[in-house]
Amino acid sequence: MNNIKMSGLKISETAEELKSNCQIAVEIIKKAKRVTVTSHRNPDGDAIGSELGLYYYIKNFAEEVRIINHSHVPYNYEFLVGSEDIYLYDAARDDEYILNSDLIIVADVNDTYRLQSVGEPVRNSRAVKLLIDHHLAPKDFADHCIVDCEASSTGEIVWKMIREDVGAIISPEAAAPLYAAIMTDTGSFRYPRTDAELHAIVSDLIACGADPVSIYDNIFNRMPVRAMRLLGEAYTGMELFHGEQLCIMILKNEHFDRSKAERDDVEGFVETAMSMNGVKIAVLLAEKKNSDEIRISFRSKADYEVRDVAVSLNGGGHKQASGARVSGIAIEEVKNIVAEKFAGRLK
Ligand SMILES: [Mn+2]
Repeated sequence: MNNIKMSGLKISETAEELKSNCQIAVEIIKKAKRVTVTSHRNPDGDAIGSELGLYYYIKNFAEEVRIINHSHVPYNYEFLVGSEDIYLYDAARDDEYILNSDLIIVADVNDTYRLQSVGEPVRNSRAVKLLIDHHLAPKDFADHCIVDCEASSTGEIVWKMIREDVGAIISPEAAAPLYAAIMTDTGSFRYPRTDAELHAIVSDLIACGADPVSIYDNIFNRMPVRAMRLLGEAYTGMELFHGEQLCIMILKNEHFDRSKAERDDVEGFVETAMSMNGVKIAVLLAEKKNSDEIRISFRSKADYEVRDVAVSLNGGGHKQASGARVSGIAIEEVKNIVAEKFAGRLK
């Protein structure tokens, strides 16, 4: 691959740069024989969907391609064809494969730390590393990047990359996960990045065989009863601050116990608070089982940033969707700290 111009860490600032970085990535992929694709722990729809979209594309060229993740596939993405081929990382089985890959694609995460257990073999591998992502402030570990911080989703970037390969066919099996990636990361086409260009992209994916009705139904109409009961607990105890523009929900161990819910069941809770009249920022605090750690999720409407507050608590993420974890502070105290941090920015 030495004849390909590598960019190193470079955010695509313009459409032209993005296009050229996509073209270089296509060249890199077409030369690779043994490819590893990976993403962050607790993968979401964009992570799994982007990985599978890449998987089907790369299968056209490489001798072997494996998706290897730290965490299992969430149950509501198991309907995606190919998700059963995703490897749950096992050092004894997978290290040799990762170390001897000639290309590693890291998708929807910009830091090898968030790959968790997969991070170490990825860092140790001499493979060419390609980063495809839309998060802010990427770490400098990749040989080539397609990083567009303005993109709605990594799935959107993967689609753009594949479409730079004239003649590439997107099969229904590949269209469905890419559609799922974009749909989930745009809040089902509600978030600010949802524009005419994005709808043109999903139009192409639907034409290629993605079925919007069944994809939505499989992903979102799957809430376990225990999760709905837990959401009820979160609403019952929620508090509103700063003229009812900030909503903070708290989930303690007792709430999880009472509803028999799991920690993963809180996925999507914080977004629902944003549908309340006047709420600009929503926060969910959840206690972790057998630990003093508290997981904090932040969401905000356009014009309100939450990432800086997440960063001030050693977390990170997007401007309007971010998270942090704090330890050793009682949950009620964390609530007061968070409420205080947003004072002044909400009138
Ligand atoms: Mn994403």
